[in-house]
Order: sequence, then structure tokens, then C-alpha cells
Amino acid sequence: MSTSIPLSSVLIPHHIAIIMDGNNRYGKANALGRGEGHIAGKDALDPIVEYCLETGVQVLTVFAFSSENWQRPPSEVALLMRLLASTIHEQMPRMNKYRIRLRFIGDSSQLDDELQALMLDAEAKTAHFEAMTLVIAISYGGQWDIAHAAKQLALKVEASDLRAEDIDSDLLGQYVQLADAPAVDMLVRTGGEYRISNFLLWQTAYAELFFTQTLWPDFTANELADMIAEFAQRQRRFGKTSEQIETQVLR
Ligand code: M2E
Repeated sequence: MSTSIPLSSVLIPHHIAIIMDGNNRYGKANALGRGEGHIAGKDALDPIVEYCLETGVQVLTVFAFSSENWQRPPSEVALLMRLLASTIHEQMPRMNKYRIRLRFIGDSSQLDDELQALMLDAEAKTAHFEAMTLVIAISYGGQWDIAHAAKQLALKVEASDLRAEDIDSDLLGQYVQLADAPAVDMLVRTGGEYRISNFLLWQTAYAELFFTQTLWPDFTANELADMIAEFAQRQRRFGKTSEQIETQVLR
């Protein structure tokens, strides 16, 4: 029996999350100086954002700086912090042009006051845009996210606003980051590693996973388009019974 759900709502991902890995290896392979791979990686995001906008993707979330990235050499952390601030500045005209809402997730308490202020300002100035949402994960970890949500519930229990027995996965899910966004339906990792690396753990519970050897600065909208086509194929297959797939193979 067919349903009246529009095909586009299952075949086009609502929410894509990307682990932008491979900047340092790109720098080494191209004889760039220390940290210059990150500078190359900074420009790779623009065509991806434009492609998502054209395709009708509602939310694009990228892993700019993980909880674990604090362990990198101090000079690299400092460079990444400067790059984050300059990128936010540079992106503002593009956010205005394309009417993209900018949001940040992560433990911002660990960041410089100046960077925190810049992030709040960028969020406030783009809050009314509705063409797409670009989420930048900074000082983010999936385990931090879930622990932070658990703490909010614990505070409610402590204040007698909530009974412990009423806690379930549906309620906890309302307190993790991006609870107001659609679930991630495609998780992409560039740079050849096959790990989640503590990115969005709760939000990717049902995501289709995509891995590529391509280093982040070399990643193109074309390659993302191929992955979205593969996503649509997987969704079509998922919508059929195994018998229907067998019939299709025999025809
Ligand atoms: C990014 C940050 O490795 C990071 C260096 C800075 C740029 N970058 C990668 C980002 O992820 C902020 C915005 Cl507004 C856009 C992209």
C-alpha cells in the first residue's frame, strides 16, 4: 500500500552532519607550513553550504573543534581559535546574502570571552533567517552533550520540578543540543578514518553513515551530491520488503 508522504521528505536528508577531517594531512601532502591545512580547510565549506541550500537540506552541522582538540599542541589550538573567530567574521555577509541562521553547539564556557561574545552576536544577528541553519560545533563532544542534558534533568529533580521515575529517552532527548532540529539523517566523515570520534552521539542514532578517503580541503559539492544520491537509494531500499528487492534484482 502506498502512503501520501511526499517522496522528497524521505529522499532528501533534512539534516547532514560532517566530520571535516584531513586538514593536517592535506597540509603535509601539499608542503604547506604548520597549521596551513586548516586555512585550506576553511574555504572548503562554502560550496558545501551553497549546495545544501540549493538541495533543500534544512540543517548542516559541522565539527569545527572537538572536546578532544584541546589536547592538540597549544600553537595549533591557538591557531584554530584565531581561525574560528576570523571565519565567523568573514561568514556574516554570506549568512545575510543567503539568509542562513548560524548556531553554535558545545561547551562555550571553555572559550575566550571575546570568542563567546562573537558567537552570541552572530547567532542573534542571524536568528530570523529561515533558508537553512548552519550549526558549528565548537568545544563539542557527544558525551559532554548527553551528560549536560542529564545534569539539567537532575537539577529539575533536585528542585522538585521533575520525578526521577518520569525520566525516559524521550525526555532526555528534549535536553540534548539541537533537540529542536530534525534528527541527523546523514553523517559524513572525510579523511579516511572510520570513527564517530564523540561527535553527535544521541542525534545520529538512526543516521546513515558515509565515509570517504578525500581529505576535507579536497571535498567537493559533487562528492556530497553522490552521497545524497546513495542516501536516496538506501531510503528506497529501506522502504521495500526484502522480497521486492529480490524481484527487482531478477528483472
Ligand atoms: C567554521 C567555523 O577547523 C576550523 C577552522 C575554522 C573554520 N572552520 C574549520 C569551521 O568549521 C566557523 C564558521 Cl562560521 C564556519 C566554519
